[in-house]
Amino acid sequence: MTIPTETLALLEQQAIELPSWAFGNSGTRFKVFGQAGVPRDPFEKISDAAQVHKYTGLAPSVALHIPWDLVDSYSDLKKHAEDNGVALGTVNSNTFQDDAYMLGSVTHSDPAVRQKAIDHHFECIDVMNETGSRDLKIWLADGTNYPGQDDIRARQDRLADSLAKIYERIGDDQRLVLEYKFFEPAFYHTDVPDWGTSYAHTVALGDRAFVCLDTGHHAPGTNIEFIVAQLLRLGKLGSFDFNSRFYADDDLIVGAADPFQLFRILYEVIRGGGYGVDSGVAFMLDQCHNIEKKIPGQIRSVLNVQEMTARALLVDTDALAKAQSAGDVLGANGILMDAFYTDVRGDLASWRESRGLSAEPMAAYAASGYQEKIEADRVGGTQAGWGA
Ligand code: PSV
Ligand code: MN
Repeated sequence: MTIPTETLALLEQQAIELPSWAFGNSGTRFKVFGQAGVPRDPFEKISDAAQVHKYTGLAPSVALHIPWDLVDSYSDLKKHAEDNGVALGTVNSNTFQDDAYMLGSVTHSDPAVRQKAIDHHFECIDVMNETGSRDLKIWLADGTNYPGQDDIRARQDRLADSLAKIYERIGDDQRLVLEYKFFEPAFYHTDVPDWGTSYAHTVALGDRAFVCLDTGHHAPGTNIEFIVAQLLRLGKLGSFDFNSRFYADDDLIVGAADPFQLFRILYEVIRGGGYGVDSGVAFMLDQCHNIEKKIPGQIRSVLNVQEMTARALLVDTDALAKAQSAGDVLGANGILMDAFYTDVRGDLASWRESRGLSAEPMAAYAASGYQEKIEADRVGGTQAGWGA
């Protein structure tokens, strides 16, 4: 075994939250490809998410997106999740698909539109109270397309005001997490474009407000692990939306485009105290599987995160600290790279078996017959999709 027992014990603490929307159809603005067996409702999405946990032991909760996951009874959905061995997690608001929000939601100049967006967040908090969710995650599509289109400064003031009203409504055990993104759908300016803006607003809100870092929401070349280190240092890193990007906000499988970046991010998470059950940092996926099958796509994703976490935990931190303080540039870099280049797959497979899981979750799922069953059973109805 390359992985020491203490490290394996730390891996026990890993929990990755799955996005309900990853199980629905998705695509690009050019085409959404329908796939056989895709869920028709939130209950079926939860059943599929539970398969990922069943084969990996890594994904005990599922994030909801409202209104995509609206149901008549959240206690029924919660019970369905529990019966399937998972829990309901973060509730994501959605103010990007209603005609009223074309020029903005919580930043809109019309107080009636702002109130509509605030009321939507109140509705999300009602859902959280029923599901027992801790986090309300807010990503805003608000922004402008042309210089001069609206008053950027006034929009910040309206944003602060609206967020304060939403924050006031969350319970003592709940948190507000504000996600940033530098562009899209707005292309000139975005109202929460970067971690600094999200940080400024969450500091103004209070102790239960945090920043959400979506790995796909940065300009090419951005040093994301630096942002991780800084937010942990400031006590404001609330959650991750993990995914991979080659070009824009591609929402591809985490670790697929740049496993080394994922390793560096996870190294800073561990270094900064963001890893472990009590850290308060939520590790979520925010992905869409446009051409691959959804459940295996999610299995591969959580395994990628586990693999890079194991490698990051292998960094010889004492030796690294010594090399760093001695100014040994290449030695320090070599210590980090040694951990990154360690192949942990065999060890993780044996460890999985020792916990009663399959050594090879991808193969075990493929052999289980679940995929064939949902493809045969789920005929008729309207398939869930990005936006339905
Ligand atoms: C926006 O691009 C985003 O990252 C937000 O988290 C949304 O809620 C999610 O994607 C929708 O897929
Ligand atoms: Mn996201």
